[in-house]
Amino acid sequence: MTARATQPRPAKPAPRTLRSTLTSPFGRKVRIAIEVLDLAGRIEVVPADTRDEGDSLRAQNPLGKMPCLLLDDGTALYDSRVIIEYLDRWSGRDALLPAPALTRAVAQTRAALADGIADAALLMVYEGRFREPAQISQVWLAHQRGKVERGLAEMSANLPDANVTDIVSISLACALGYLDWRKPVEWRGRYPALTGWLEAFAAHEPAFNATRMPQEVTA
Ligand SMILES: N[C@@H](CCC(=O)N[C@@H](CS)C(=O)NCC(=O)O)C(=O)O
Repeated sequence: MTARATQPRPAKPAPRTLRSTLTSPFGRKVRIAIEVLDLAGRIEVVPADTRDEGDSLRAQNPLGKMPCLLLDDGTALYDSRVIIEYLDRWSGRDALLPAPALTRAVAQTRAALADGIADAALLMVYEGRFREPAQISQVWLAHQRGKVERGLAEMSANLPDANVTDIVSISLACALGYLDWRKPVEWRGRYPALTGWLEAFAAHEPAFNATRMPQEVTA
């Protein structure tokens, strides 16, 4: 045994606080992971206001984006994919991402596609929120809609297993949940395979329904 191997391992900083509203699709991904990994009692969800200059979120994540996970040693982790990977490892479960390098990278790529659908949908919503009606660009909206639709078509053609909760199914379910909530694109009629998939995933994974977006708050 080498001297290196006998040295004590540093304690792993524990996750303490999740900065996110209950309406963020990316925050919802992390909240589902927290449930699945049995970490709910350990992590407090503290809402953030991304438009408030005085919100400490901007000191925690200079991008001013949520979710942001705060560890007990002061470390701030973002974005949602980084947070979920950390929680998966920290919990000792290693349940949400496969271990082999290529399988893991492919799963992360599928998750990135699902997140990209949510990103584009969010930008469509922000177009209406941040611009005066006369400034809204139909060209920009169509550009983002194309990303959503190509992403949905690809996911529809290669559905993840609805009976498995992992980084891909969590990310896809949260993207579809956001589309259902904000409706920047009508998807249910056009992608029936995805409609069936979401129904099956919601039946398989109770944390999906448990983290539904409250109707009254804004994302
Ligand atoms: N890639 C990021 C996306 C996070 C994101 O866009 N969050 C939105 C809320 S759903 C946000 O904080 N928006 C505020 C802003 O862009 O200023 C992740 O996966 O966490």
